[in-house]
Amino acid sequence: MNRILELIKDYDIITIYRHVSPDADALGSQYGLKQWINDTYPEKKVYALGNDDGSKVSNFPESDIVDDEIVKQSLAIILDTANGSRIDDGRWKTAAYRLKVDHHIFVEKFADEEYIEDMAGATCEILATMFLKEGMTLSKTAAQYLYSGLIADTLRYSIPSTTPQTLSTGAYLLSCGVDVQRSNEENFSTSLQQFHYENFLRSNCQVAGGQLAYIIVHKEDYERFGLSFNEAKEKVFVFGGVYDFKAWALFVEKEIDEQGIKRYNGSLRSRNTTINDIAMKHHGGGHRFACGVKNLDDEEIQTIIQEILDRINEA
Ligand SMILES: [Mn+2]
Repeated sequence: MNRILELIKDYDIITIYRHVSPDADALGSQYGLKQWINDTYPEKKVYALGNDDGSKVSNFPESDIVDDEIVKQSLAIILDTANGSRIDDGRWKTAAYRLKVDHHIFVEKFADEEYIEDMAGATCEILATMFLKEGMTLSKTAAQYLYSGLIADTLRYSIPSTTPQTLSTGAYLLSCGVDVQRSNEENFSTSLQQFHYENFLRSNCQVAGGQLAYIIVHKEDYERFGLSFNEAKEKVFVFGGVYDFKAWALFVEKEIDEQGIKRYNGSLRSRNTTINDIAMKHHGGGHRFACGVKNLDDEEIQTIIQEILDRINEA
């Protein structure tokens, strides 16, 4: 039997964890696995933990509340998280045994056993492929959660992490009864306020050198649309898919620091120019073409814009 399934079989209490600022893969894998355990072993106690419910993904249940004593007796399964410090709910450390299942590039070992498949498109893909290979049929609810993370992390099967396996696994989930339209709407539909905010970003963006689209968004700009900082910063995708843009960036004011200086976080994207080394110089990092920067003042934003522009022009 698969080792993940073996461990689940061995424990009567299981606590499942995700990363902070959870996305649909973190939540989908967590609730998909919880549902599968409930369906398969109704006598086991299973808890999905996390204090941060994620502002943009609302189609998931609320986290469970559980005593410290219960956590200590449990098998902790940590999903979709590469670093120990990003696990939401620090009590995973106190669990009887710890298992990590993840698809990010390895950063550090924090669990007793780790199952990492860094070529998988999503943590949901790893779990669903495991169920597929075991010849299991999933309940519609479990399949729906897993499908959600699959299309979220592969951007609807459109990025290079999409493989024949991804599509086979997607087909398998559909055979278990997934409502494709509902999943798509829950993942990619937006509120009227967000729609207006997205239009504001498009209408007010600057295009440096005809190739780098960017905007600096102030607190009053996003509060006007009733959005939080976390919601406002998730929108860099609105500049994607434009032939003329080689790179694009969204800088959002987070706070005014003790010296009265505005501080911003930023999301940087490029079509095929390496920019993560630029992000690393400015309190950030991430993937080659998709990365983030933090705690910037206005001057540092201008430096970053110039560095990306220079990089585009070098190529
Ligand atoms: Mn993921």
